[in-house]
Amino acid sequence: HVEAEIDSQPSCWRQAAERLPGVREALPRDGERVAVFGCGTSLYMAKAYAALREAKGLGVTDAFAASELPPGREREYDRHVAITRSGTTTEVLRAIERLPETAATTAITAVPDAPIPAGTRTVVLEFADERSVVQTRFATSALALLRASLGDPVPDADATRALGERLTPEWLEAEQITFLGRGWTVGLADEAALKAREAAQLWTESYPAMEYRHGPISIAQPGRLTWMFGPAPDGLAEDVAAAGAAYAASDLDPMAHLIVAQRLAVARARARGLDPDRPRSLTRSVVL
Ligand code: F1P
Repeated sequence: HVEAEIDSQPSCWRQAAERLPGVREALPRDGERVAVFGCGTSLYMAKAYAALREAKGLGVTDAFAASELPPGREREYDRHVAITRSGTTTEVLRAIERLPETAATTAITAVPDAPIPAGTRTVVLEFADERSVVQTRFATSALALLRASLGDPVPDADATRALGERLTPEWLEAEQITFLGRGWTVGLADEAALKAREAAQLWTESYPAMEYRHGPISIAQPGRLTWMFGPAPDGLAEDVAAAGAAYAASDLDPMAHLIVAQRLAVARARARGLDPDRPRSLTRSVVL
C-alpha cells in the first residue's frame, strides 16, 4: 500500500488545504501560545510546524513527544494540538486527558470515530488515512493543513516533481544515511531518518545541520550519504565531500523533498526483500 499512499500525496495535500476554511477556528490563532504533540512520525510533524510558526513570529509554539509534556506547565499554553493518525496512541490520549478543562484542545487525526477525550475539537483528514503501518501521507497532509493555516501554499508542482525524481545509485547503495535540516526542516530530517529505519531497517541519523559538524560528521565516509533538507549552511557540502561521503540536496520544497526520502526508504526495503507495509516490531498504533 505504501507506494500508492506516497503517490497520492499531491492530491491529499490539496484536499487538506481545502479543508482549511472549515477547520480554521480549531487551529491556532495568531498570538496564541501553543503546545503541539504526538508520537513518532506525528511528533516530527509537530516539530516542523512548531519551528515554522515560531519563525513566522505567530506566537510561542513548543513541540513535545506526547509522553514528555512537562507536567504542571499545561496552563502556559492557550491551545494544545495533538497529531495522531490512529487517534488511539496511549501517550497522546493520556496527555489530552491531563489538560485543564479550560484549555482549547485540538486533535488532528485520520479516523472519524477515534476515542479522543470529549471536549477536544477534532479535525479529521479521513482521505489521508493509510493501510500501511508506515505513515506517509497522513503525516504530510496534517503538515500541509498546518502550513496552509500559516499562509504557506501547498507545494503542488514540487510534490509532483518529487514523485518522478530519480533515486541515484549512491542513495540506493549507501550503507548509512544522515539527514539534516534547519528550522522547520529538522522535523523533516527526523521523519526521513525514521522512515528509512522503519521500512528498510537502515542505519540512519538526523540532526540540525549546524550541529552536524559538532560530532556527527565523524562517521561520514565513502559509501555513506548525507542528505540536506532545505538551504544548506555555508561549507556543509564541501565538508561532507572532504570526508568522502555522498551529499544530496534539492531545490524542491522541503516537504516535497521528503517524498523523495520516503520513496528511497521504500526502494531500500524492497531491495532487501522487506515488506515496507509491515515494518518489524511495529503496529499501526502503540496502545499500552
Ligand atoms: C504514532 C506512531 C507512528 C508509527 C507507528 C506507531 O501513531 O508512533 O508514527 O509509525 O505506526 O505509532 P499515531 O498516534 O499517529 O496514530
